[in-house]
Amino acid sequence: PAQPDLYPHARRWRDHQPQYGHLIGSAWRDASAVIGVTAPATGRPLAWLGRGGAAEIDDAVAAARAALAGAWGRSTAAERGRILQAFAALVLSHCERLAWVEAHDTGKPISQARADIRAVARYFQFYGEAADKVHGEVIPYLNDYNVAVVREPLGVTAHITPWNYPAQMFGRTLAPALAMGNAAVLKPAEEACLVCLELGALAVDAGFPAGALNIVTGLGEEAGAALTRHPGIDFVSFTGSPEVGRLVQEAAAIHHIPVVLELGGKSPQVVFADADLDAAATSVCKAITQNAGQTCSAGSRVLVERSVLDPFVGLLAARFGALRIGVPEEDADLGPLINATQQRRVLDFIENAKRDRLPVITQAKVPTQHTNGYFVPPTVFGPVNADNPLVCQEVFGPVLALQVFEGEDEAVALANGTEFGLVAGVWTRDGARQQRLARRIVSGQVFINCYGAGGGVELPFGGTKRSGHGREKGLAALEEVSTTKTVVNYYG
Ligand code: TXE
Repeated sequence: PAQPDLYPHARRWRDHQPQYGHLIGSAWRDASAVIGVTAPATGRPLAWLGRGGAAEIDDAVAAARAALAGAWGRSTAAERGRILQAFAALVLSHCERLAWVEAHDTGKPISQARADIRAVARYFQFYGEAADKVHGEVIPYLNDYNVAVVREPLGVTAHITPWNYPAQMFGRTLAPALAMGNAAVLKPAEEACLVCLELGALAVDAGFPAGALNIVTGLGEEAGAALTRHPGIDFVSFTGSPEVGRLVQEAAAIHHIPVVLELGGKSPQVVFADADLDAAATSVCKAITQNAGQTCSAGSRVLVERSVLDPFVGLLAARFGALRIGVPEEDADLGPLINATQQRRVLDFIENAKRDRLPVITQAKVPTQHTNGYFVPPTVFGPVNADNPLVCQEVFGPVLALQVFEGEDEAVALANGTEFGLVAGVWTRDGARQQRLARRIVSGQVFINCYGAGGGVELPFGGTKRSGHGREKGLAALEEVSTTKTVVNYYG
């Protein structure tokens, strides 16, 4: 049975599991229909979410609009910054509880869940501090004119988030929007979002006025589609699959509103012969097994220079052989996938590759006591050709494709050889080559002799090509959720 202390904002309990409502205008709305959620580590029922639809979305957008016309719309940047920072402090004071909510809901190791909750606080701290430092410009123009360019919020912002990092996505997408003075409606993923509801309750306690932040849970094709098509929204931020990303952009086009799309990747790590192979192998293993490979920026391909193929493969196999796989309480290196559908999808990739006689470099073993959870054995295939599904398609699991290259040109061609362009890693000691590769690789972020580098709230993040467009994180995110107004004043 679920531990009641973890879920103080459940509206009621059904079959010993917490049942949540929707957060609309700072008040809880009971769910009129529900969706069951299972715990990925055990496959057992965990909670009930509201199955919201067009009616709840209508009310949430109206509450956000009312907030803009009321206290929230009148707040100064400094006041908003203080509320964001108060919320960050409150999140930290509930860190342990929220981390367990997140760990049970997603199946991730508890240390990762703790890091995710700290990241939420960091997002609200960073953007809370930035809120009153967004300045406009004064432009020299004709005589007797004063021209000011001021930055303004967009209005009601819609946020559709995935299940891989429910907490982190809450911080990443909402903090900049709220810092700029928008009023937000969040539709988190139906597979895992309990932490978003508990965070929403803390946001009310932290002092966000009614309607500044609203949360409606539900299915993508119901609540999600209703939100993206709603005429009352002024912006959509979406993180998820390329297929749904297209639907979101089409819906946004109906009302000509801006979108930020983050649609995943097939990110390469390029390892040259002169690299620190030990460090590279450790990073390559972590970048595809963290969160069981369910990370948009997962390093799902490793490109290795032929002359060091054998030693590098040896190092990689040792890393994968030492991986610990387990349930959140065991705090292993990785846990299960999110649900049976994703487990089947990833196992299909592995089984198809084996059927095609793709060489298995190494495969870790799932401990036998964990057969009820949605576990998948971390697996490295290689060498893999550039047209193989393991190179072209996002697997979203702990499956690494190894490609071999000779020389810089081939490395660049392979690195750029997919439809995606989110993140890349380059491992070499040659300084000039580091610079050349950073310029030639087409992606939103390039890491040199590191990968991921601690999450980095300060660092703009987002894709090129099929990975999407627009930027999250850093000060760049504030530009996406605001617009400029040019005020021309003739005083002659
Ligand atoms: O994503 P969906 P799924 C990729 C990853 C994964 C695959 C499928 O490869 O294997 O997508 O995952 C909402 N209108 N990524 O099916 O469906 C949905 O409710 C509006 C990469 O879970 O795109 C959820 O809140 N919204 C990715 C969100 O969209 C809709 C993270 C994402 O769900 C909707 C997740 C609709 N018609 C998956 N349909 C990344 N970039 O990290 C669904 N949604």
